[in-house]
Amino acid sequence: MTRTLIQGGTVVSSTGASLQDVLIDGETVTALLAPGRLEVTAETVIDATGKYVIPGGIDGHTHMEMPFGGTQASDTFETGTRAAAWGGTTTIVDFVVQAHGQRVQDQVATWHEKASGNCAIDYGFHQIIGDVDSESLKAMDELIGEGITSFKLFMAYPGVFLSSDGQIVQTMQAAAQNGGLIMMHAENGSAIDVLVQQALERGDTAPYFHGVTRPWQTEQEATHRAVMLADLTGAPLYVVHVSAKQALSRIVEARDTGQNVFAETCPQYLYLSLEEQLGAPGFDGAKWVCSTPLRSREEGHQDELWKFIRTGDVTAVSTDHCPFCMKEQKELGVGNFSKIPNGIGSVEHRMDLLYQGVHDGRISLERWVEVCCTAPARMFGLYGKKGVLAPGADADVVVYDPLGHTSIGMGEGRSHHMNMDYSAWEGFEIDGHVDIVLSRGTVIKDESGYIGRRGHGQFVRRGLSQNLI
Ligand code: DUC
Ligand code: ZN
Ligand code: ZN
Ligand code: ZN
Repeated sequence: MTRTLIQGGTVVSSTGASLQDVLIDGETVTALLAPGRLEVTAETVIDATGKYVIPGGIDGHTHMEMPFGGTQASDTFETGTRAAAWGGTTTIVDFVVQAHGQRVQDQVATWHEKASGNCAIDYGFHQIIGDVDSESLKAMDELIGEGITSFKLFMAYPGVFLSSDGQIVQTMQAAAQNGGLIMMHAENGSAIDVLVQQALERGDTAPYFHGVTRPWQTEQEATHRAVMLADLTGAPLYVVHVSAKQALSRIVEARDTGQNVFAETCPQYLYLSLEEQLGAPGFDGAKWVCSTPLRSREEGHQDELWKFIRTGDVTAVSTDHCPFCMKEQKELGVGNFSKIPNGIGSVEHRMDLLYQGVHDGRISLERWVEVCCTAPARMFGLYGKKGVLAPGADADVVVYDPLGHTSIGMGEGRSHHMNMDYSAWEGFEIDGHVDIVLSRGTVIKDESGYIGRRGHGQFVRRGLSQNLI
């Protein structure tokens, strides 16, 4: 068994930071001790002096090769997980998609085929339930035994994914029984469809109108409804990609009553804004078309999201990684914003973008590790094996250089390894750098770049959420 020793670094967990050496035997962390106290010989010694040593990032929300909007997300499991590795993410949880008319178990088999043997890092699955009926409700029970323990519903996208309130109640009742976690895309899809039609009739067809026709009221209303239906049924609820401060405040209120409700946000909602999208030349605003949409900086949504990351009411930061190229994909929406495939690619940059929040004094080092690594592990039943550096945990480790620098984008010397023909983050400069990444004890990225292997990543059977109040 290969032994690796990571020496001299500052180990950062969600609760503190201290100088410690980390010993890895094979794929597993076996010891952490004060510097120099580990009297062992190791085949590989990594000098982490002056660096942070943290658990590998867990991105709990990705859509690799997802069929969507008349096309397919441009990262495959191979390219997307490789890009994740570059950025210090060592586990993704991707969504198996069941749309109307499809069978859940067929879709699970399809997703296993897509991912198996192709991933650079470990991966798990959530299940999208897009067609609630007795068969899909029964499949939920089976999936829990197969390590797929969370179920996403949509209040948006009528005709494709949208569930009625009655269907939501049925699915939540099933989750309350079987211990599963309900994940909710909370936007009022029927209201949005009317606003979209009216905008198009007015001739408001530019990308910016995507956001204008999905105003915060549609997010807050759906969030409120989801919270109430979760309360009614007793199901735990994780609201994905929260971008509106009003929706978040509804979640905070529910949490204050002791309800099992959790908020996820994404880097795009922390850094990008509707005003910037409006100011983009020509069709460029399409680069940032995603749902929920970017929100107004003037209205202060971004600052509120950062604030609630600090307080703990935003539980996790994931990416909703759903990349599309401009050419032939985003371009489907020239002259009609509603035809622009929704999504932004960020799986490579989440750890860096959130570290920048530490550098800028918005969040602590510990909160960085919490929202990017530890909380997603607990939320999605991975904790112990993932999300923590402790004896017995998988040796998924990132050595992060706080004095390093990362230039994001497609230009020379910039970082971008996702399968896209543009970067939604072009020009972003990060005061930090992912130096070394280990996945189950194997170095998959070092200073020379990605040195991992397709197929190294394994499917992870997840347990039930370990994060409930
Ligand atoms: N939102 C996105 O931006 N992309 C994929 C699906 C979604 O809900
Ligand atoms: Zn969604
Ligand atoms: Zn998503
Ligand atoms: Zn470096």
